[in-house]
Amino acid sequence: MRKCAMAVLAAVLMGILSGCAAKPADPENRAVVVGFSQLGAESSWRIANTKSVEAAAGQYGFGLMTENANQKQEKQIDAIRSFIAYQVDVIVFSPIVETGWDNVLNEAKQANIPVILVDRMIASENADDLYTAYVGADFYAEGCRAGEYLIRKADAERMEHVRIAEISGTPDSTPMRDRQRGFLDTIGEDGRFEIIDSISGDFLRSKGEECMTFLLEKYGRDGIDVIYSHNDSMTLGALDILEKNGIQPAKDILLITVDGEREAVEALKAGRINCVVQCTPELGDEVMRLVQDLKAGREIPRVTHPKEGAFSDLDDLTDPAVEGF
Ligand code: GZL
Repeated sequence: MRKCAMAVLAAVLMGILSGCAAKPADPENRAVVVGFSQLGAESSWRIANTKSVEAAAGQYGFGLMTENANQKQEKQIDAIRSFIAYQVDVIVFSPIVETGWDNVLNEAKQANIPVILVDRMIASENADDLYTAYVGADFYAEGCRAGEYLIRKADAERMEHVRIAEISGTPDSTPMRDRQRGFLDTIGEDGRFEIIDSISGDFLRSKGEECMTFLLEKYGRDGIDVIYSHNDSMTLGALDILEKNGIQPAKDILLITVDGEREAVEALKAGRINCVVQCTPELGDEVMRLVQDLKAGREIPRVTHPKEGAFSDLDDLTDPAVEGF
């Protein structure tokens, strides 16, 4: 089936409804249809990311077909196959895990449809042939920032033996693997630090609560010094459990988190979290700029990382730059 007329109509409506794009959409863009496979709606980060991609498509005037997989890889594979059937111009997708994409991405390649990865990577010996560009964070650097904060904090507080429990993200996902690797590579040589446990909360707030409950039952309130959590949703769940148990978060047990959503940054300012490593969900504009360049036949960069940093209780939190998304 040729491109879906409804999708093009949606673009027109999106362009109008998005309050008239910051930039006048190129009239030719109306004929461009993008298929967007989003992995789910598991966190505030993910919801903000979806909004960013959809708003940017509207501003550029592209037709957009969004399929939300609700955390199921097989639904993403089905979505990509439907985009191929519609003969979209570009496929944009955020792979929930790194492996298992070769067949469907080869089908996209056979159909001459370029694939732009947003937010997460794929792992395959043929990866170089399976996608055109990646727009998203350097998760390894985020893990390093978390480790660098902990070293600074241990120095400042003269901590001698630091027992760390990690609440990790979705297994086999790029942010989980690289946030873990960057953190371990940064603190690994320092004999003060001991990783006592690592359990997955799957980036979900409810599982963050379950993980924190499990860790307190297993190690006791005096058996843990630091929680390193791979996203704010899990951290906020853990924080609720700590406070329900009369434990002062950020004081009795230090909390290091990643994402930078508003609720987490407010908790940092309120002294309930110690460090927030930024991971911006605002990737849509960069993705759609690459789509436009691709359609214009221009070269595009293989990897684009957004600028990110970290905020902590060792910094000036009155700085206006300290804000969440
Ligand atoms: C990171 C993104 C992660 C966020 C989580 O770029 O893939 O997935 O850290 C989200 O909040 O669920």
